[in-house]
Amino acid sequence: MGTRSSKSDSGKTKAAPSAKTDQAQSYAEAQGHGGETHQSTDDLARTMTTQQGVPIADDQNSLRAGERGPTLLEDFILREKIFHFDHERIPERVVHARGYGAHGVFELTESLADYTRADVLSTVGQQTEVFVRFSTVAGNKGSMDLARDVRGFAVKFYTKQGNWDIVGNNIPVFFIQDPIKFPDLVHAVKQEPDRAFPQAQSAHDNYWDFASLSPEAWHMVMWQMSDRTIPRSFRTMEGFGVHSFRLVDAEGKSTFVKFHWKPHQGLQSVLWNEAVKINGADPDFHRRDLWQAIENGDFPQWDLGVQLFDQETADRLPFDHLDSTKLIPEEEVPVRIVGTMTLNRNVDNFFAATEQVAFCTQNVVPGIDFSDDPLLHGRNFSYLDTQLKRLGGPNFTHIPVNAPRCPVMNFQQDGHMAMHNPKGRANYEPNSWGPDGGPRENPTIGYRSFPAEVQGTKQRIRAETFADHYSQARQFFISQMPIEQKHIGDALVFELSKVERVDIRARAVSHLRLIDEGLAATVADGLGLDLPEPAQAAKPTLELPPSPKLSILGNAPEDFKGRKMGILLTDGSSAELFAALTKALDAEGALYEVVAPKIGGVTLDDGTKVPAQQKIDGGPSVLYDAVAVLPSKAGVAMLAKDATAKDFVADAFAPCKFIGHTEAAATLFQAAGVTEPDDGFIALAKAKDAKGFIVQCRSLRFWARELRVDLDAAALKAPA
Ligand code: HDE
Repeated sequence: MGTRSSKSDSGKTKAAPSAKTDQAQSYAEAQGHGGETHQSTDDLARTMTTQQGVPIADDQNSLRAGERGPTLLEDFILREKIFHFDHERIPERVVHARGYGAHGVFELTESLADYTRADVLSTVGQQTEVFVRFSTVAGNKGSMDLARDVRGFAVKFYTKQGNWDIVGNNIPVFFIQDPIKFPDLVHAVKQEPDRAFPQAQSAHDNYWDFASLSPEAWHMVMWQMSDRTIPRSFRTMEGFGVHSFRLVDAEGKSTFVKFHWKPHQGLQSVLWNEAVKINGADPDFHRRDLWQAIENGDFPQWDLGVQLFDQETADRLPFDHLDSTKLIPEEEVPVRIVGTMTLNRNVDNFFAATEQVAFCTQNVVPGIDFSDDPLLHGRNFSYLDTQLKRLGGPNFTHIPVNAPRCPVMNFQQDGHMAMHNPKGRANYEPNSWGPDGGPRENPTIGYRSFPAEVQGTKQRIRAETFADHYSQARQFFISQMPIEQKHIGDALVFELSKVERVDIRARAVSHLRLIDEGLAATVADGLGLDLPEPAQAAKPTLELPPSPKLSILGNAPEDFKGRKMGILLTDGSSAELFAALTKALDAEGALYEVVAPKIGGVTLDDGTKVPAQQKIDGGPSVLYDAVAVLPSKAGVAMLAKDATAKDFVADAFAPCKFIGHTEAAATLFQAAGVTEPDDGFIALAKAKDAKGFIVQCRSLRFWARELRVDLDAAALKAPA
């Protein structure tokens, strides 16, 4: 950087010019050895300029007095460039800092015109542009993707009636009932303030201290400790608007609604042991996955579903639908699918779109309104503040990703970075400037709030109807398959084992006793803790029926489409088998990567050269949904000595992945300590075995194995 040497077109480094080189000579030099950075002087269209548009002759050297003398203050080119660089960052989001976005389209398939005057939900077949941002909550912007964390699932619809945002999560409930607790929740889960760690983790004293002192959190804690918080992909998550909203029709009739996103890709998560390793191998695992799927044209899709219910139904529920720590089981109020969202375009520029996108629960359109959920009201208040802080002024709606696609007309003006400045004399209304007087309000099509009747005493109080904290936590737990219940126990033991204070561990377990005695006993045992007394409950736990829709495994995909296989090859691997396997994967719509000892690839037994996508050290098996271990006899002898090759096998084995293999692979399995292959191992003796292997892979995991590879499995009565 600070040297005057530069690369020539031929790639050779030229020596710095001699001491007597003057400025003019230095420019001439630069033209000569500029390589890619310098164009011919007549290439005006590509001429680099300052922000003021002044052409730049030398972008390699700052202006100085003499060859080794001081840099001159008058160098406006240097000053401007460094100034701009110094201000490249905007404050990261205080929560949901790490995220990834994509553009797409929403198509309505069933009209809700009987319930709402929202155009976006009325015209079947109409396509509405959307922007989606997925995120983790607790980690900072540079944190890893596979943190155990809730995922944000925020969708902006650019409708004809203005922007509508569903700012949701991948979990249908929340930790708290009142917004006044939000800063405490977020402080508790983020890094502890004195030491600034742990990053992107709830496994620490402050979080569990807060959670164990907050009975209302325990329904969400059960979701948080489930595999929902370690999704395989953004593509395999559900989304939820969480709160009840209202749909309001043209006559002013209101219907309550909860919004759901259901992935066409099916639900899928990874295991914790795997997540930890993915974070090391590819901290960008989720963003890379989404990016690649869209680049490959394998556009992820979600159905938009609505649960519609009236006040009468709400009154019948054994809890208050205005309480964000509760959900309405789908078995109680079915989800009606009304449209499909397709993400079909990656962003051109991450900062411009994903970083600058500004969601807000208050962005609703005529026909969509709020319920009295207190948490929703707190959010409605919060998001504009955040945008002002992050985006620096009130004109963030002028940024393309935030700008409505319909006309915007009002008398708001000026402010930082105002891009759309109204013309004409009138900047107020009422005015008497006639047609030149600017926009006017329109009572017919304009937004009207639902005229809910409101009365009451001003007080700080939590409604009695919000007092049951454990019934739905239990319902969630008993709705899980046994292997999923085991994972919840594992996660609790893991997290609480990171908590230093024994009294906090015990207080956490005291809540579990009100949710499921078996789970409480398992966790206490896993912690080496005497079972504490149950926590004091404001209301007894009701025995609600299981809700199968709450299970991930019960709602898993039926094919291997969009999943990725790692194929481990060496020189001399069978060309016939490789061809058959990749053909079967292509037919399934699945992806694969060749993993090999060298990135240059391998030469198969018929002399074909196959490039690798990953050198074995860079392509650990945790990055794949299933693996095929296809070394040649000669190749496997070498792999059996290689630690990363052994890890490749062991790390596919432990998280119960399907492993396709040649006979020769047995040597590597032995070396990796995988000595008793089970039914999750599929022998690929001949090319025709490939198809059957892919059919097996559709189950995604061979769960029965988990009983063999996990000490904590003793707690599990029967495999799923
Ligand atoms: Fe948020 N939340 N939140 N939140 N939230 C933010 O706004 C807030 C809550 C959610 O990809 C912030 O633009 C309060 C629930 C998502 O850009 C901030 C409360 C749910 C995103 C904020 C909540 C969410 C945010 C920070 C309690 C699920 C990321 C950056 C009353 C339904 C959106 C920003 C994106 C972001 C406040 C609770 C979802 C600070 C006060 C419940 C997906 O305004």
